Amino acid sequence: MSRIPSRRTLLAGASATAAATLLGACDRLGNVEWFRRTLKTGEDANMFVQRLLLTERSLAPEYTAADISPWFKPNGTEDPPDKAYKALARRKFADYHLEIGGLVEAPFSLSLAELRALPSRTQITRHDCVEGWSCIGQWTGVPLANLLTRARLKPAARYIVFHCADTMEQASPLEGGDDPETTEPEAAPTGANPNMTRRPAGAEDRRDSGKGEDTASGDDGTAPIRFYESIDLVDAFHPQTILAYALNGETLPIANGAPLRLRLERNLGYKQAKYVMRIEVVASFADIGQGKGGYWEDQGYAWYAGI
Ligand SMILES: Nc1nc2c(c(=O)[nH]1)N[C@H]1C(S)=C(S)[C@@H](COP(=O)(O)O)O[C@H]1N2
Ligand SMILES: [Mo]
Repeated sequence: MSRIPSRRTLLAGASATAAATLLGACDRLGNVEWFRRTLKTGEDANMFVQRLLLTERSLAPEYTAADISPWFKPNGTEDPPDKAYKALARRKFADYHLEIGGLVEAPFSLSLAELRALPSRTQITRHDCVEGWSCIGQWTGVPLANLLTRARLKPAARYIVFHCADTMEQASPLEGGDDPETTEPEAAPTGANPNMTRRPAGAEDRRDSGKGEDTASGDDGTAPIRFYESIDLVDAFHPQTILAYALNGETLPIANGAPLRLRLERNLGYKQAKYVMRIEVVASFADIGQGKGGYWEDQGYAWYAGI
C-alpha cells in the first residue's frame, strides 16, 4: 500500500500550482473534455494531478485472499425500507432486472441470472470510507464496460448514473408526487442537511421515471429521495469498474448492496452505489436530484472522489 500514502501526500500538496507547472508539457490535454473546464477548484486540480500521474488505465492495488477482512462493515443503508425493494428481496431477487437506458442505441434489461451468466471479473480490493474506516473484500461481478459496449453509447453520452432502490429521506410535501402508494420514510442519515432545497417537481419526475422503479409517495404526499451516484466515462470503462453480485465468494448480502452494487476501485466508499436498479447514460446530471451528481454530492461532498 506504499503507493497510496505517497500519492495522497502528493495530492495534498499538489493542487493547482503543480497542475499549472505540468501544464506546459501537456498541451494536447486541452482537447480532453474534463480538462477544458478551468482548474479553479481543488477538486479539478486533484482530478487533473491524479489522472496525469496514474493514467486512465492504472489499477487500484489488489490483495490476496489472506488479506480479506473477516467482516465487511456495512455502511449507509443496510436494509432498504422501500416496498418495491422488499418485494424483490422476499423472492431472493428472482424478479429483479437491471435496466440500462438513456443515451444509448440499444437499451436492455437483464435479470440477475442473466448477469451472473455473463463473463465476470473477481478482484480483492480495499474500500475506504470518508468516515475513516477501510475493509478488504473480494468482489465478483460484470465489468460495466461490457454492458455499456452492448448498449452502444450515443455520441452525447458523458456520464453514467446509477439509480438505487433505497430511500434516504423524503422530499417536502409541497413537491411530493401524487401516487397514493406508501413508502415508509427512513430517518435521514447523519450529515444530511434537512434544510436542503428541492428541485421542481418536474426534476423529481424525470429522476424517478425509470421503468420498474417504485415511484411511491408517502401518506403525507412526500416523495422519496433515493440514493444515486454518477461517474464519467473514464471511470466507467476502467477494467476494475464492475457491478458486483458476490462478496467473498458468497451471494452479495443485502447489507452490502444486494442484488447488485457498483465497485469503483480508486474511489471513496460513497461512490460505490449499492442496490443498483437502473443505469442511465446522460450528457449532464444537472436535472437529476439536486444536480450535483449524487446523493452525497447534493449534500456537499465532492463529485470526484478519487483516491
Ligand atoms: N444505495 C446506497 N449506496 C451506498 C450507500 C447508501 O447508503 N445507499 N452508502 C455509501 C457509503 S458512504 C459507503 S462507505 C458504502 C458502504 O458499502 P458497504 O455497506 O458494502 O460497506 O456504500 C456506499 N453506497
Ligand atoms: Mo462511506
